[in-house]
Amino acid sequence: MHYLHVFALSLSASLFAEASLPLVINTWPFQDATAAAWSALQRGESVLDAVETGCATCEREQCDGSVGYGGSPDETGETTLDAMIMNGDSMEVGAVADLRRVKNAISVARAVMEHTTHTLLVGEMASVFAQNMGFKAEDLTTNTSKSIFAKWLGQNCQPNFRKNVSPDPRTSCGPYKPSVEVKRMDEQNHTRLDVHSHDTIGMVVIGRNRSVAAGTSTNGARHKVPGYKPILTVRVGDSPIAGAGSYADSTVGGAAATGDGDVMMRFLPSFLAVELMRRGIDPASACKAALTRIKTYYPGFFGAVICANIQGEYGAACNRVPGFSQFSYMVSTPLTNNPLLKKVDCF
Ligand code: SD4
Repeated sequence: MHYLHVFALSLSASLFAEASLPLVINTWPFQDATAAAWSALQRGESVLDAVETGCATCEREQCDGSVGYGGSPDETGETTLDAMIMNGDSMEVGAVADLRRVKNAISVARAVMEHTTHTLLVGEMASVFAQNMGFKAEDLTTNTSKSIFAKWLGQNCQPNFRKNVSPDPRTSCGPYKPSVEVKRMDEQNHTRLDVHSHDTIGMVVIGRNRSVAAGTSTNGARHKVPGYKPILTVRVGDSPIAGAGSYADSTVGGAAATGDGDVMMRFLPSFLAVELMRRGIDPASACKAALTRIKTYYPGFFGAVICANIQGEYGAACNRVPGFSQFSYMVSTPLTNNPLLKKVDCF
């Protein structure tokens, strides 16, 4: 009797998986990205192709101004891009951070994976690599990014990511020096990313054969801290870091994160969510548990995670903070037939 019961359960799970795969899930209501990834799957392309196509759609459309060129200028006014892609069959990862002058970051990340044995290329090295691989070099600045930058300068460089420097970064522009008397600013009350100063496309695609791929693409945190010429570097967030921005494992599923990368990357929430699903925890609860870990230390952090397993189940979670009580994400499966907007209440 017991064995029959177990058999019936596993049969119904595999029938559910059959009916609900393939699956595309991505952060935020970036519907065109979902549709593009879904179409790629319908054309018989791989899950990696679908992730690349979906994220590239957002890069072209400059989703919310926070993916792709012309958004989130750093302290010098320049837009730089972070992206990663992960193959859950082989556990290969390709990533770029602080990519300059090249718009199609997710495809450069894929080129890192497919044309080098490295995982992450950063800054000028990433841009030169991209150009050598045939990507077009162009200015990522737009009138929009110029005006965001001008407005920031006009309001004494607020918001600002510096701390323990003088002059006081909460009221003054730089250049900054370390404070002689270091007063630890409370990170909770210091400027953090919020729903208006962030966004990332994070996407997980699971094929009918249960192959999993995941990826992210972002222009990072608005007004992030750069280096200065001749050393061109900039703050790198969670998005291009495997296990932080996203993670894929074809024996389990995938996850992707969005939000305050500086805080979130300290906890590898995408990796943790996949590991929790590996232990049999459902996707929504795995997402929630990954965020709960962060919340213990940073109750006021802004962030959300999407999760999906190879049974075709999915879910999401977000941390409730003022101005962020609900998180929107997109899903496409044979059951939804079209990209479907889903919302989850933050906890
Ligand atoms: C980062 N997590 O660079 C990224 C940006 C973001 O929603 O806002 N994601 O911190």
